[in-house]
Amino acid sequence: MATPIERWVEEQARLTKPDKIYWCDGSEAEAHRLIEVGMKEEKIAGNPVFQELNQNNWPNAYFHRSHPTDVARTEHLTYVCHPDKEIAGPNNNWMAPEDAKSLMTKLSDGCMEGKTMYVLPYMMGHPDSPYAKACIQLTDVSYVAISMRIMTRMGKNVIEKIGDRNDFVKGLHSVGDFDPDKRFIMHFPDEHFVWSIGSGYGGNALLGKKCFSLRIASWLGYQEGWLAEHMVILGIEDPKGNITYVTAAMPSACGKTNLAMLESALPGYKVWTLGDDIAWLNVGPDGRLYAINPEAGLFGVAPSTSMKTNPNMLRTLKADKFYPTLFTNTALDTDKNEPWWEGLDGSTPKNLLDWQGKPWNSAKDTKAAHPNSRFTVSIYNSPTLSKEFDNPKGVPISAIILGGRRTKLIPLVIEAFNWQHGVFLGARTGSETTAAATHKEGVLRRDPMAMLPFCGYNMGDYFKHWLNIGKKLSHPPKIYSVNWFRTDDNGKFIWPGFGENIRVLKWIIERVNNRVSAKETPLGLIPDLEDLNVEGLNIPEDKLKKLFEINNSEWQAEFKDMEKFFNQFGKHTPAEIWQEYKTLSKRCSI
Ligand code: SAT
Ligand code: MN
Repeated sequence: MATPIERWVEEQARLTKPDKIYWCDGSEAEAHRLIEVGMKEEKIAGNPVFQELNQNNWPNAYFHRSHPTDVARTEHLTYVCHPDKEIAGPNNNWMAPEDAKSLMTKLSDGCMEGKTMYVLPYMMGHPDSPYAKACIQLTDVSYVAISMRIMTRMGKNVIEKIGDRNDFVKGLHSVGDFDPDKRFIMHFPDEHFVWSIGSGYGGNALLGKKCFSLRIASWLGYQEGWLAEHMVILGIEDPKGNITYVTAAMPSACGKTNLAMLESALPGYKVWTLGDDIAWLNVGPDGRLYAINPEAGLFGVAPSTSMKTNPNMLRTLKADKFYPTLFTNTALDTDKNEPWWEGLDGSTPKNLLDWQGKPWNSAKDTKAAHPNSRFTVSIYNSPTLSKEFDNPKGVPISAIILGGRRTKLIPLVIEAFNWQHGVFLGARTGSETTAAATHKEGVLRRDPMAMLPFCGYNMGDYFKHWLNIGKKLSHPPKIYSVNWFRTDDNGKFIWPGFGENIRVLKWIIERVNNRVSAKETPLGLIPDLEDLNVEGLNIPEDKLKKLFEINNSEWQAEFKDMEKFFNQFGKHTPAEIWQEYKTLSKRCSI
C-alpha cells in the first residue's frame, strides 16, 4: 500500500511528467552527486547550474548564475489563497483557491518533461522539537535541492516521521521555463501547501523559507496560538558569562544579519547566533516566550559583507565544515576563480566577470555583483553558533527588538511601557527605502514587525493576535524599538552602528535584568544618558541628545501617515492599537 507521501508525489508526477523521480536522503554523499549533476548535466539559460570555485580559499564553495530575469522575490506574483479575500487582507494578493489551482494546473502540465523530480523530505525546526514541522518539497532543479539541504534539516527520517499522516507540509516547485509572465507563488494556507512555478530564486523557490515558515506558519500560529516572525534570534553574553536571549525584526537593509552575528565592540560582551531570518515563538509551560529558528542555514546578501561590516559571516563562509556553500549572482574573479562583490575587503580584482558572465571593469557604471547576490551557507559553519541552537525547546526570550531605518523622529532606542504599547511600536514601524533597492531614496514604507510581505493573513488580525499572545505570557519579554540610522543636520549618521550596536544591546539586557532605571518620554522609556556606554565613540553630547530628540511638529505628518496605514485594515485594526495611537498623538500634540 502506498503511503500518503507516495500517493501525493505520484499525483504531482502525473501532472508535471518528469523523466525520473529521485528521493533525496539529505546525505553529504548525495550532495556531492547532485553538485556533479548540476555541473555536468543541468543547465539554466545555457550555463551549468553549478561551477566549482577555488577550494583552497573558499572550501566547499560553488557558484550559481540564475536566469537573468530571476534575481529576487516577486511580491506582485505572490498570492495567498484563502477561501475568503477578507482573511488575506489588503496586505496580500489574493486569488480564490479553485482559480489559483486551475491556473497552476495549466501552467504545470508537463513542466518537468525531460527533467528529474527531486523529492525533498525536510524538517523546519529540530526533529525533536514539539514546535517543528515535517515537510515534503518537490523540485526540478539541483540548485533548489542543494539549497534546501543547506537551509533546512533534510533527511530520510522525515519520511518515517510523517508515516501514514496526510497533514504534512507540501511544496510543489518547478522552474518552468523562467518566463516572468508565467511565474506564480501560490499559498494555500488551509492545506499547508505552496505551489510555485517559474522561478529558482530563494524566497520564491525554497518553499520552507518565507512561503511556509512565515506566510503559512503565521496563519497556523494565528489559529494555534503562536507567532511566526521575521526575526533574528541571538544570545548576548555579559562579562560575567550570563546569556540573555533576544529576537529582533527589521526590514531588509537595516542590518539584521549583521546584528545576528555581531562582533562586540565592548570588551567582555559576546553575541551568540541562533538565527538570522525567522523565529517561531511559542508560549512555554513557564509563561515565558520561547524562540526556535526553523531554518538551519543562512541565505544572506553578499554585497557589503566584509571583515568590517560582518567578520563572523566571512569566517562562516570560509569555514571548512558543512558541504556545500553556494554563491549566487556574485561577480567572478577569473584569475583566482573566486567569488567577488562590491564591499568585499581588498582591492578590486583585475579580471572580473559580472553576475551575468560578461567581462566587467570598474569604469563601467554598473555593479559587478548583482545587488541581491547571495550566499547560502550552513549555520553550523558559524563560529558564533549558540550552543542552544539544537535545543528542541528553544531559548527563553527576554526582549523583542523592532527596528527600521529612519533618518528622523525615531530615537536610537525606546523601551515600550508594556506589551500593548510594544505591539503598537511594532505596528507603526516604518523604514526609509535605500537607493540600491528602489532608486528612490528616503521613501517611507510602513512595514509592521518587518512582516508586511510575509504575513499570510489580514494584518489587522495579526496585530490582534500579538495582543492576545501577550495575555498568555506571565513573564512577557520587554519590547524595544531601535533605529541605528538617525542623521545630524548635515545628513550624517550619528550612531556608528555595526559592532558598536552592542552598546544598545547592553542597555537592553541591563533593563531586562533590572540593573538600570530609564527615563520616561511621550514615546516610551529611553536610557539615562549616563547608562548608555559611549566611551571612546567621540559623539559630542548635543549629537547624543539628538539621537533621542522628540520634535512634536515633525511628528504631525507621521501621525497622518500612521492613521492612513491603520485605516487600510478597517475593522480589523484592533481598538487597542487606535487607543495607543490616540494617547501618543495627544502627548505629542502642538
Ligand atoms: O525572500 S528571501 O528569503 O529569498 C530573501 C529576502 O529576505 O528577501
Ligand atoms: Mn528576510
